[in-house]
This record gives sequence, C-alpha cells and structure tokens, in this order.
Amino acid sequence: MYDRRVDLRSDTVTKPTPEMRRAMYEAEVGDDVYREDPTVNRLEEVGAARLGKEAGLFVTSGTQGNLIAILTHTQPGQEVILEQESHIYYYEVAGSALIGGVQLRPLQGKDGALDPAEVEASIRPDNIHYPDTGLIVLENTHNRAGGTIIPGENIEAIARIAARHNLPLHLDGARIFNAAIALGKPVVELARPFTSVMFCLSKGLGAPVGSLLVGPRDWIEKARKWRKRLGGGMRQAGILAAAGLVALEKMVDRLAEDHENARRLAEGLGNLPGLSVVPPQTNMVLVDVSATGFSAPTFVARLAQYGVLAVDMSPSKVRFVTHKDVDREDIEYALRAVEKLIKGD
Ligand code: TLP
Repeated sequence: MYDRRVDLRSDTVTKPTPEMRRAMYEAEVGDDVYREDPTVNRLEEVGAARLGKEAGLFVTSGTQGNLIAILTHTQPGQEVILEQESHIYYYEVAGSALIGGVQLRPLQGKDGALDPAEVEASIRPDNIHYPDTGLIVLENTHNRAGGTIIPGENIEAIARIAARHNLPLHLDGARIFNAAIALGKPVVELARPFTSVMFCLSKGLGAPVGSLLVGPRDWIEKARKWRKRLGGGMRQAGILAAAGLVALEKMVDRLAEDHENARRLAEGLGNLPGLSVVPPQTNMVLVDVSATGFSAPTFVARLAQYGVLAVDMSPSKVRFVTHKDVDREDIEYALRAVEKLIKGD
C-alpha cells in the first residue's frame, strides 16, 4: 500500500499537543453555566483582549459561534448580507434560516471580498414589501476562495457603510490568525472594524474543541443566553478551555510554517502537468484538476490510495490544507503521490 498518511483535508484534523493535554489534565474547573469555571473565564478574557474586544464567549464550534452571532444581532424576518461562497451560506446547514428565521442575501465576491458598492446597494430601503437588513457578515480568511485574505481597505469601506446604515458587522474569522500572521499585522487590527468576531481554536491553532465569539460586553451577555438556549452551556468546560489557552499562547506564530508549506506544495503542484494552482495566501492550496482528465472527486479518491487526503470543493477543484501535523517531508511525499497519480504509475 503506501508508506505514509498525509492528511491535507483540513486544519480541523489537527490533534492537541502534549502541552495542551497536560494543561487539560491540570485544568482548574467549575460550573461554567454559573460562570464558575476559572479556566473558561480566563480563556474568554484572554481571547477578547487578544482581539481588542470587551468580552468573549467560549462556544462549541465555529458553526455555533456564527449561529449565535446571527441570532444575537438579528430579529426573525430580517436579512443578512454575506458572500455567496461564505461558510455560513455554504456549509452551516441553513441553521440561521431554520433557527433564526433570517433570510440570507448572498452576494458574489471576488477572491472572497465583497464589492462595497454592491453591499450598500443591497441594504434594504424602507418599503412595506422588504425585509429589514439586520447584519452584514464577512469571512477572513475566506475558505472557499482558497484561504484568501480580505484586503484591509475593502473591510474598512464595508465597515463605513455598515456604520452609516447603523448595521452591525460580524466577522467569521475562523482563520483570522492565519491572516494576521501572513500580513505580519496584529490580529487586533484585523478585528477592529467588526462589531463581533468568531474565531476558531480548533483549526490551525490545534486545540481539540472550541471557538470564541468576541464583542461588546452587553452583546456577549445576550449571546451567552443564546448559547444556553442552543444547549451550549458546557459546565466543566475548563478542560477544553485549557487547551484553547495553550492554542492562543503558543500556536499562533507557528502558522507561518503552515503558510510556507502551502507555498512549497503549490509550487510543486504547479510544476505538474494538468494542474492549475492558485498561489496560496495562507494555508490552503486550491487546484483545478480538470485538465488531468479526472474530476475532483475521482482525483481525491485516487490520491487517497497513496495515503494522501484532500477534499473536492467542486467538480473540478481540490483543496489541500497545511497544518501543524504535516511537515515538509509530508509535503514532498504528497507531491510525489500527485505526480504518480497524474502520470498513471
Ligand atoms: N470549515 C471546515 C468545514 O466545515 C468546511 C473546513 O474544513 O474548512 N467558518 C469557516 C470559515 C470555516 O472554514 C469553518 C470550518 C467554520 C466556520 C465552522 O467551524 P466548525 O467546524 O468548528 O463548526
């Protein structure tokens, strides 16, 4: 069979580090629904401060964090403006429509970025026929666009529009730290234009579970109630938060290594016949495989036979994600596997 398993499906597959496991074992805990878990309280404080927001809420997943953000910002019957390939629109099982009763208004982006003029034109004027616009959401880095970084000026322009229309602006910042590291900017700067931000501890940062929702203190209190309503009150969750603290303190700077590995992977793939590769900005490599004669699902299935795992994002596009549990040798192995697959060895 194959001599290695290289899992490039997602950075969600990362396993907790030994230091995280130790911190989890030793974590001081209490009942977090009573706000008595010191480790959760610390994580929420540290996470909020890191993003420059007043308060934080530890949530079970990125999906739950985004859902709570939408529920807390909007009323049923309102409309939420977002990008048409965004995670919330594409992958969150219509939770906000089902549970929040909101209508999603997807706009076409370019590399994940919305056109500010189009955002403004999509905000509903007062009219008996129209739903009220309740929220604007951006995603940075943008997953389906290939881990792209949304330019700061674009975000600022949309933030000005949101402010002019008195609308909250939420960021799905599942991988906001990847953007910050790639830009060499403090994450607080990237978070500043947003009313609220969700970011994940369980992706590139390597924690086993959890995300944080951060924003204004009174808003986070409302979000806390929504989390409870959704069954997300987790009791002795300090066991999990302890790993999250290690993720925030120790795992951010090393994301640069993942970006370097993504660049090497993209460069190697780009030299192979039939592959069209988008140069990566962070830890994702999007590859159009149609000229190989394989569909993306077939390409992924064949590649798995070499022990290399990736995901198909469309009939023609395959996504590879680098993370802390793949090293340079794994990348070279993956490249050899793709070469064999294409050359039919
Ligand atoms: N993304 C996952 C899958 O759900 C597709 C992945 O493998 O990339 N926002 C963004 C931008 C995300 O990429 C994800 C996860 C989430 C939110 C949801 O986070 P979780 O998986 O913790 O619910």
